[in-house]
Amino acid sequence: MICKGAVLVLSLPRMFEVREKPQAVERALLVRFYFDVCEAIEAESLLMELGELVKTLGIEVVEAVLPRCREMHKKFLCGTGKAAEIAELARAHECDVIVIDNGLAPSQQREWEKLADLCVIDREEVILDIFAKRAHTKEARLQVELARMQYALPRLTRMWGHLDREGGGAGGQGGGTAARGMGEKQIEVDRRLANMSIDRCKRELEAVRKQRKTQRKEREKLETPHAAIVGYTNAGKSSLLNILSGADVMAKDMLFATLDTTTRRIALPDGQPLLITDTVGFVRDLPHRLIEAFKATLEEAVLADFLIHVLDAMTPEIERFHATTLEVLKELGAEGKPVITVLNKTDLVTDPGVLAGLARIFPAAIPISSVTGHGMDALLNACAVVLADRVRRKDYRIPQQRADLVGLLHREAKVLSTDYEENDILVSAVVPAPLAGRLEAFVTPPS
Ligand SMILES: Nc1nc2c(ncn2[C@@H]2O[C@H](COP(=O)(O)OP(=O)(O)OP(=O)(O)O)[C@@H](O)[C@H]2O)c(=O)[nH]1
Ligand SMILES: [Mg+2]
Repeated sequence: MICKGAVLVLSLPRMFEVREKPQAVERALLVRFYFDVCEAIEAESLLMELGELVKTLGIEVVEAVLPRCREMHKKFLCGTGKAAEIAELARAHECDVIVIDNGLAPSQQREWEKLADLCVIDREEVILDIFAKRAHTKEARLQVELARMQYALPRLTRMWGHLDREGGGAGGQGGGTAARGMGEKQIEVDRRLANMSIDRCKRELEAVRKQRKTQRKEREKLETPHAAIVGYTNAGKSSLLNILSGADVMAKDMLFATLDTTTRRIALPDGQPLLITDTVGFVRDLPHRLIEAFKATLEEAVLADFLIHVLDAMTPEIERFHATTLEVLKELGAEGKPVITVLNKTDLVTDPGVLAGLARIFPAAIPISSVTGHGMDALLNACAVVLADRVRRKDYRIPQQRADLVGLLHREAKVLSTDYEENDILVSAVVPAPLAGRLEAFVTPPS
């Protein structure tokens, strides 16, 4: 985790590495400022979520405070008096870090650290750290690295401020001209290094993405329909993919368990194959930088034929989470796609009134459980219905003795051409998806 002392001694390349968990558990004070009474409930829920995010990093939450400010101040976000109180509280609790849920500008972060003499971070930095710890594939690592470097670039002064301050002694006051020069020089060097690393990262990502594009083209050639599972983090997306396909994607009660996409092939009840992709979960205030960085991964959702939106039936904030997912999808340009909404974790709902209430809010949603398997048939049927309208161009090689299938194609599809070979009939046709599923065995592989 980001600990002031640790960051200060790191040279630039190391700064972006995933830091090892410290020996002693770090202690955090969490803060969320809100400015209007009507924001209070949302602010409280965001603060609780921040607590979960911080715990995900193995940091102990000592206290969480929710101060209301009359107006937004430039220096600390809140007024100077309130900031001083918070800093004092953090010191009294012997905290290592203050986590402020509201986004902090680089200058505000510096002011806070000067005031509290502690590491002060915001929600974005917490999420970036979680992503950094979870990224396993090359693409995910590069994406996180890029986002972290872009986040750190305007904050480099924060890292080397100690060189400027050292001359002035304890408390960070004063500082001689020589010492200030050292800090500034170091920042210049770092800035150049960081910009070089950002360029390198972008180049490497481009190469990885080219490969992904080629794989996608291969998939498109096969013309198998494709669904993406989307939703708020921890809703049960990976669990759903696992139960549908027998995949073994890590499904854990933690935020952002999944950062890499996994695609599996399943068969719908009508025999038609379907590719299903598990995706990164969303969260409120997901840093825009991360959405940008993960666009390639999240593109799976944009390019899918339809989406399966997983909602956790147990969360009291289901409507907010639903709205957040729709917002992120819109930002990605995936709105307007057919969506099947599922209410997951219904095995945990003991009060039938709750389900009835949810059914009123989400009338088209299918209740499921990715643990017991309840509702999977209904979900698969719904997938088949979504695909039923779709038509695809297919090329078949049908043995002469199955001429009945050619008749079927003439009746139920639009036949474009028919060629007779010694033993086979070659047919090109535009075929509705369910029929395509039945004739899959006769498709000629793409040349
Ligand atoms: N009881 C119950 N638990 C579930 C169900 N679906 C998922 N879970 C649990 O919920 C937690 C989160 O599940 P995941 O499948 O990892 O959720 P996810 O949406 O992939 O989460 P991220 O990858 O973090 O975005 C895990 O502990 C699962 O075991 C369900 O239907 N019933
Ligand atoms: Mg997952």
